[in-house]
Amino acid sequence: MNDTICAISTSLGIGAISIVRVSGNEAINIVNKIFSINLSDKESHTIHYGHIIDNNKVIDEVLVMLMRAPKTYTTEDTIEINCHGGISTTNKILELLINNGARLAEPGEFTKRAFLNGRINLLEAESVNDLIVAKTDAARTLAINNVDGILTKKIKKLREKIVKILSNIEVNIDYPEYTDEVEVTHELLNKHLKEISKELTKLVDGAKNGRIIKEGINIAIIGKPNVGKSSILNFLIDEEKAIVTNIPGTTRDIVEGSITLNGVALNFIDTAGIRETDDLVEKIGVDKSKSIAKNADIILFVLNNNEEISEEELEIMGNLDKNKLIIFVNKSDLKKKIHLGNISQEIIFGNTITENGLDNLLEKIKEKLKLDSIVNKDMSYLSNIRQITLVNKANEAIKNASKSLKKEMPIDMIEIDLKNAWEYLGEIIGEAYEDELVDNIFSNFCLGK
Ligand SMILES: Nc1nc2c(ncn2[C@@H]2O[C@H](COP(=O)(O)OP(=O)(O)O)[C@@H](O)[C@H]2O)c(=O)[nH]1
Ligand SMILES: [Mg+2]
Repeated sequence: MNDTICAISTSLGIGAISIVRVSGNEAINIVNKIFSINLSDKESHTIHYGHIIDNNKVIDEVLVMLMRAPKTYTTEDTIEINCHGGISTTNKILELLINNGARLAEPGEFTKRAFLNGRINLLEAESVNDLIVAKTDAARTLAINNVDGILTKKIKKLREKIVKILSNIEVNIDYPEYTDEVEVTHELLNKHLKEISKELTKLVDGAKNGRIIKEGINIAIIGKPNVGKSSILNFLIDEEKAIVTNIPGTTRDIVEGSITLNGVALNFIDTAGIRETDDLVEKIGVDKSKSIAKNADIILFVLNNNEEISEEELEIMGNLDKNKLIIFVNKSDLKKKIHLGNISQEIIFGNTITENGLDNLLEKIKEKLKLDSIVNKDMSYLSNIRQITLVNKANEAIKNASKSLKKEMPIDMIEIDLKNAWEYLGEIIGEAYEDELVDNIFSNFCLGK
């Protein structure tokens, strides 16, 4: 923490500009050794035009941003050198900084310093990384909301509530004569615990949305050969990606394609048609289809309007998770021969020739995922497993406290559970942390962040 670190913060490749970042006590002194302008007497948050010099040789013409502690990303003296993009120049400047006393930063080390120096909390730091890797609009909005502390506020509020209960208990135990304080009756305590547990459960439930937004949704297209699965994939992603023929068994391997809907990535997975087959390659494909259906978030089961539904199709459908299932009857342009008497699920008809009904299919997917309600500008969901695990643990502890209360256990037992819940929630924002955990989190960051 005491040394001065440096790294290339932009991605290394051909580009107009690259940024090399330096942070630490010696940042200004080190840059002074390679920059044509002395920064020592310059004001904070100013930009300086000059040259990077190595042994009287001009290396590059640059703009240097000087940001003095503490109002910087890391809270330390920070300098950002805007140099010409390209691998050679950028690396040369980095090399000069290292030769003059800076150390190459580890991945995520700038953000780690921001955390260790108390400028951001752990949850916000993790969200910085989410922001960097966000691939869709919704993922970006979620990440920036969390960087901005919306989720932190929720967690802090819950912790405050727990502290309040704890202090009420203490007052009641230590100063029973203090009659102005609300007496913590079992009833009141129970009510508070229930409220907290409800909010924690809501947080965990919301995490599902966080995952949807961050990682996207996998939608498996399943059905018998030749019902039009590959044609549907091609239509949805607007690309001739999967081979379409009238020969049953054309698709053998998995073909994938993505679109974004409401800012969420939908990844469609076209599979081999499920049927009994002696062809070894096709058989492997069929087995793969089944396992993909199992792991998908949504299963788009495709039937053929122009054929009677088969026993096999009914059987496969019967084994699929109903909550994930969307039934699409394709080839609605052809004569209707299918009878769907016993299927209770809502069914969508359409075809890929006149493209009728395919909009309804997308609407149905949106509805099934509740995309309209989960994606909004104020959303803040837990979105990583570390955070979710801790909320679950906190909830467990609160539930234990409730149980102990019911069994009329001594109040100390309840206090212990409450303290545990408070600590678990604290770990989410990094109020209590282990070095190893922190190292682990930041090592997943990219260099220069
Ligand atoms: N009439 C009609 N034919 C279709 C429709 N969708 C696909 N097909 C045809 O059905 C055959 C099989 O399509 P394909 O997408 O390869 O089916 P898959 O085996 O389920 O992937 C091809 O000849 C397609 O042109 C449709 O909606 N209506
Ligand atoms: Mg196919």
